[in-house]
Amino acid sequence: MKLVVQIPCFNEEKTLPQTIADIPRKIAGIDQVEILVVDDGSSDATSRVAEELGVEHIIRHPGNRGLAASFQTAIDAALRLGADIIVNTDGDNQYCGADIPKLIQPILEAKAEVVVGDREVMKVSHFGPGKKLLSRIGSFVVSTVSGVEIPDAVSGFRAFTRQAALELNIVSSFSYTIEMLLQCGRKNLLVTSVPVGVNGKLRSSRLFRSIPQFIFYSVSTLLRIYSMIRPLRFFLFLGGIFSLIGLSAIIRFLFFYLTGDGGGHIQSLVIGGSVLMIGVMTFLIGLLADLIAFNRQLIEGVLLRSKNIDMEMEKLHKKVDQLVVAQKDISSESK
Ligand SMILES: Nc1nc2c(ncn2[C@@H]2O[C@H](COP(=O)(O)OP(=O)(O)O)[C@@H](O)[C@H]2O)c(=O)[nH]1
Ligand SMILES: [Mg+2]
Repeated sequence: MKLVVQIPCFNEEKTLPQTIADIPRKIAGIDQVEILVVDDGSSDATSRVAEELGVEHIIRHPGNRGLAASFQTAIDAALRLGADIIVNTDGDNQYCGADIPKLIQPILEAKAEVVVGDREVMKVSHFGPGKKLLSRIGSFVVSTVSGVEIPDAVSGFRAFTRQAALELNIVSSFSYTIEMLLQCGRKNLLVTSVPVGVNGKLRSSRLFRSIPQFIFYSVSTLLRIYSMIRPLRFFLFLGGIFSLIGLSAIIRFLFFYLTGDGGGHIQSLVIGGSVLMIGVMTFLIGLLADLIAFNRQLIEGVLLRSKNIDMEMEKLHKKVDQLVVAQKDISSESK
């Protein structure tokens, strides 16, 4: 059983040493623990520090592509490395590396395919009341929308099986946390949560400069990804609201018309008719989006197969290379 701990990093030269030092190298039930750092175009010495710390695998993005892209790069690489279980953690040492065995336990016991580390935000002393409240509301909304019960939806400390990693395709450009949970819900992956420790604050989040920015990005991700994976529900709901408003204005007109005062309420009819049309158009957009979503499912199926084929090919290439070397050895010995 091979575990790959992946760390997407953007300018983490100061905190990476502690993060790496805290990752246990021997874990019960795991034969091999390897660390993978994705340096997201850092302008500091992140890659060199990682090298000096003996990190087994380092991938460097030529420029800064953002956390979601770094996360996907890391997953693809971890799969190529033959990981059976993948753990994602942050390079700012926010999460207690010592809790990795706890995090992967439900996977080892075959009780989960994805495990999210719950920071138990209400207990963290350096989180302010605003952040605590926001985290609660946000996690409640994400749990309700995704259908996956998770107390800490934006935690980046996560473990997942090889199969779950193969099935997830992150397309968000900002962060992967919310999208991943929505996809897990859509794909019926078995998700659970375990309490994990949080280290003292080393630095502020660089991903979000302020709470309004965090809310804006989270809500827009939620809406975009939800409309992508559940288009019919999303647009039926939206269209339903427009249709109801339109219909009530039309009914208002009809009421006055039938009671003999129709002439004065023609505006209700015009506005009602227009809004109802918007409602109907939204339904139709929903149907189109649903067709596109079917295509996405087919494409994801093809992607899954091609990822598997890719990896099998890579294994074959390695075997052929080994055979060629062995052949050369034999022929030079026999000379
Ligand atoms: N801020 C930022 N973090 C990135 C980026 N690419 C990868 N990361 C990593 O994403 C993780 C989370 O970032 P952080 O600023 O700590 O955000 P937080 O999760 O809100 O605390 C860290 O390990 C970063 O090094 C990027 O483009 N910007
Ligand atoms: Mg952080």
